[in-house]
This record gives sequence, C-alpha cells and structure tokens, in this order.
Amino acid sequence: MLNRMHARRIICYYMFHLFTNLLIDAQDEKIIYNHGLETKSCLSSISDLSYTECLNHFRNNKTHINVMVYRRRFRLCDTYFVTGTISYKQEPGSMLAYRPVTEQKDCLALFEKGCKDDGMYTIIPVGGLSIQAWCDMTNGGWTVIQRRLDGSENFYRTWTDYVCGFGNRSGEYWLGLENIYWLTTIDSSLKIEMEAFEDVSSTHADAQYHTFRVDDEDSNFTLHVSGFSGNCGDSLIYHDGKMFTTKDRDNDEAKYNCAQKFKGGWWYKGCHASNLNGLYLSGNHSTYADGINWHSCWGHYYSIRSVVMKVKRNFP
Ligand SMILES: [Ca+2]
Repeated sequence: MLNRMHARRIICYYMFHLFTNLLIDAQDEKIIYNHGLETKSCLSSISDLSYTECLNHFRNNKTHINVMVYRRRFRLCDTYFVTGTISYKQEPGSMLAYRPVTEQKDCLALFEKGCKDDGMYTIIPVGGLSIQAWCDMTNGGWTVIQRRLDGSENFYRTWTDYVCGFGNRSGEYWLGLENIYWLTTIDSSLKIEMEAFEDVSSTHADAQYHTFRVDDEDSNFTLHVSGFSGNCGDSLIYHDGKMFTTKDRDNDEAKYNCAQKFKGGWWYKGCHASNLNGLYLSGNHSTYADGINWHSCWGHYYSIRSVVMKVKRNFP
C-alpha cells in the first residue's frame, strides 16, 4: 500500500492553457478593428445588418456567443462561440469583438450552446483545468475519455501518464484520470462503444452505465459504476470499487502487478474482465488477456479493432 505521507501529488500542466487564458482571462469586452477571425467554432451568420445592429446583437446574446466579426463590405454579422485559441487574419474593413468564456464545463455544455460538429474542443471541468477533448456532438454532447482506433498510440504507460493523459485528441488517446475525476464530480453516465474485426460473429458491442464516477488521486482513482445496459455483457462491473493500477503503481489485489502482466492500465482487481487499455493485438492472440479485451463478448484471446469510452452529465 502506498504510504500517503510520501505520495507526490501529480500536477498536470497543459501548454494550451496559456493560450485559452488569452480569451478567458480578458476582463472586459474589447473591440479590435481591422481583423478577421479564423478558428473552429460554432457560427451563426446574419446578413444585411449595420455595424451598430451587429454590435447590439452581440451584446444582447451574452449566453450564447462570445465573439463577433462584422464585415462592413458585405454588411455581414458573424457571431461565434469560440472554445479554444483564436488566430487572426488581416481583412480590411472587418471588426471583431469578444468577451471571456465562462461556461464550457464539458461537451454537453458546448452542445447546448449550439456546437453541433464532432471535433476537438477546449473544456474546463468544474474545479479542474482547461483541457482539450474530443466531443461527440452527433450523439448529443458526449466527452470522449478514451479512444483506440489503430494501435498508433502506446497505452502501456506510467502512473503519471495515466493521471495526466496522453495521445492525439483526433486519434487514439486517454483523457487522464485527473480530468476524468473532475468531469465525474457531476453525476454522469459512461458509454463504451466497441467494434471487433469482421472475423467474428458479434462485431459491435455497447455498454452503458447510468452512473460512472472516479475518485481522486488520494483514493487512487477508485472506479464506481452501476446501472448497466448493453448488448454483449457487462465486463466492467467486476472492476467496480477497484483502484487504478499502472506498471509502476500496483493497487490491485493480485500478488503480482496486473498492469505489468496484462500490459495496460486499468481498475484491475485480481486481474480483469476488461482490459480496454491493453495492447493493440488486432484480433485473435495467443498470449493470455493482454489485448484490448472485453471478456463477456470476445473472451481473453481476442483484441478488438476499436473502442470509445465517453461520458455525459445526467442532468442539466
Ligand atoms: Ca498486485
């Protein structure tokens, strides 16, 4: 057991936090002349407005938009909800106004503000730091916490990596236990979508949990799940109440380190019914239980093609 006296609290630091602060920490509404705007955001465009009308529209819609661009030449009033960094492109005759972002605690909040495109957004979980996550807007504003697609990312990693997160937000990644903790301090659901290769009879499996929560680092990010529904069995309930284990931090109930033995990082018990952060072994494997396994559907010798784990708040 870890001696808490000597436990070093891991502080995750995000480079892009500095950039989002440029927008978030701005104290007042500011007007910048002679600039265009180029960013991924949610756009609404109103034509044939005067500059004053556009500015009034911007000022009267405080909860939905935070950036306005007026294009004088076209009498075009574009308003955005910008959630990340902004960059400017010179465009003579245009005007830009913005104010700080305050409400973007998760993908659902952005979805409710009108962001309908799947993609990478900056979110700020209540109490947590500004982070980037992939938002599944097609299905109503889910925050993706884990994704495996092609084996391009190494998931056999250290405690620090699992706490802070790793990978490419547009591809394979783990959002980080610290971030998952902050996201799930609000009553949330978990949905796991899995896909096998075409060589087996069941190629798709979904598992949904009406409640999903991860404790903080002092409790080694203990997992709490309940309220299962799905089509190929529940291989996560076995891990309910268990702490997270990585190859360099053994919190499981086996005599050995389950993460070392099964090449992942997970809420291992002694050891697993699911190993979604295991090795990307592309289908049948001869080694025991070290692939991306979901036992109730495909057993311990079949590593699936893809998996997405995503969370969503249960209440507005
Ligand atoms: Ca152990």
